[in-house]
Amino acid sequence: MPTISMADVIWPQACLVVTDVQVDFLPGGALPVPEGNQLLPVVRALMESERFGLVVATQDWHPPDHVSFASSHSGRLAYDVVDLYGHAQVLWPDHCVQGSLGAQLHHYLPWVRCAAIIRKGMNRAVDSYSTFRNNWDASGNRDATGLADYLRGRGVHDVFLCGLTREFCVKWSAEDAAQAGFRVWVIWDGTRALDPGTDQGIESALKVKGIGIVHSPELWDAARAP
Ligand code: VGL
Ligand code: ZN
Repeated sequence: MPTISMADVIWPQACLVVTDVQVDFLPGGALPVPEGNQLLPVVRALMESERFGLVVATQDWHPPDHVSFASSHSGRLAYDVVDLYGHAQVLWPDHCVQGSLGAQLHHYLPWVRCAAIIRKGMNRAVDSYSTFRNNWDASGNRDATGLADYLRGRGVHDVFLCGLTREFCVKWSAEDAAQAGFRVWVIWDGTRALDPGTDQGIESALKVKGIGIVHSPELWDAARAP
């Protein structure tokens, strides 16, 4: 895979995708990401900058009996891994239940900047880590969320991802965005992992697929370049 360069980014055609920065994924929430709140100032600065031609967000938005909840499987505990339609499924504590406080987008961020907010994980029988496609359903399909078509319709070329969680939503979204033909970047300091022990594996898995890993100060440097 060729290494991609930020010098090639046409910023008006670049989209910032802010994934799942919700109360339940932050410290004090139902499925808290350690140090999750440390990404808030970084993501806020990215959203407030005039850097990106487009800013969109996603929101994990589950019905109360969602299949990814341990509480939906008798005898199972949170973080157990089960087989679901032939694929490993982590069972989570109940989180991001539609309409609940925990499902709210965190108030510290300027959501007013978003052109669209895509909700995912709404089908009770299917999980959805990626913002582009659901996880596998009973027929083995991964249905589109519509985000790829939306971004194509807006002329987007580069997708910059930040938000939660690094090893699920952000990683799966990055891989699907690359497969959908976008040039893809993960803004590393704008993400945090549920399990930081996965970081090295995630980083190399992304790089192998030609996905760029950047740190937010590099974006400000790129902004100053002639
Ligand atoms: C996510 C776990 C459960 C995510 C969503 O968006 O990363 N992780 N549901
Ligand atoms: Zn979820």
